[in-house]
Amino acid sequence: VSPSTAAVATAKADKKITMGFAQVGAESGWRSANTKSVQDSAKEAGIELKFSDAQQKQENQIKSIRTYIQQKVDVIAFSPVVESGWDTVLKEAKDAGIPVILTDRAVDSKDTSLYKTFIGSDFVEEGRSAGKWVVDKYKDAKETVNIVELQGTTGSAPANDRKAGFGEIIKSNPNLKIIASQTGDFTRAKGKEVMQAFLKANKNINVLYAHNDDMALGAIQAIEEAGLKPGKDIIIISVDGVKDGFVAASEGKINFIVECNPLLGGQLMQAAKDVLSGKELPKRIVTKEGVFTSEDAKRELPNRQY
Ligand code: GYE
Repeated sequence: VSPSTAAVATAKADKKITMGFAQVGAESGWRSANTKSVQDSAKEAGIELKFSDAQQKQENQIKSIRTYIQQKVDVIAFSPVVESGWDTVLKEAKDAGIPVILTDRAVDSKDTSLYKTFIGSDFVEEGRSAGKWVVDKYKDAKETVNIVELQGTTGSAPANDRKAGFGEIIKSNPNLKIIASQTGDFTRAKGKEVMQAFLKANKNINVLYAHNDDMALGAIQAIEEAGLKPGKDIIIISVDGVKDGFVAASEGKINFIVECNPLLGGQLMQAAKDVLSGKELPKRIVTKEGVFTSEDAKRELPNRQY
């Protein structure tokens, strides 16, 4: 960095930073915790936040990003609803000289210069963790284990990756069969609706793998209404680890939760400051998370923040 660029960078970092943040929506407990984390962290960091909610629609997100470009914000951050179709708008931001930071969900753009960094979880690894628990639980099973899968939003990174990671691991045991797999759009309402359809179409479901807690919670209602016991008649695995998921797990209704951390705000604000002061960031910042059985959930419940 030449001295003049450094000087410009410092001047930029000293003035109040404005960030345009294009959120996915308000589809889940995870998302509410994530939104709160971004808003609280912006305040703490003294960053002015412009916030928009895309209601799970890519076209809404693209519109807000274009608005942020017109408003000449200092930095744009967003959590892309789906993985594909971002190159044009990201190029517009780049041409306007506005750095972009991805949080939570990734894009599949080949040109990685279109964004500065991606802060978020490793969703493939989360799917693998879910798969490993199932493989271990049924290691002695002599008969077919019928699994149904509630996928997240179609085309989203967490849905694609959690499916892939899980599938990769369970194929080691041919007895483990996914007999139905459909999207529940990461919401409780859809999770319930799709689970009702699964229960109607399949008499013998052994396992439910839900890509998030909210869909699992919706499915639990459907299972109970069908006169079955969640966690016993149907074994349930989900991802996220939000409070309601932990409550269900501590009651034995969810058997295993793979954690996905929504508290990305702090890292995001730091990354924004770093980018604007001319620091080179790693292209990928991975968040840390754990896994929890019903027993762990009972113990951990009082410590959960979201
Ligand atoms: O798992 C789900 C939310 O992108 C990791 O989105 C996030 C996912 C999260 O709706 O609950």
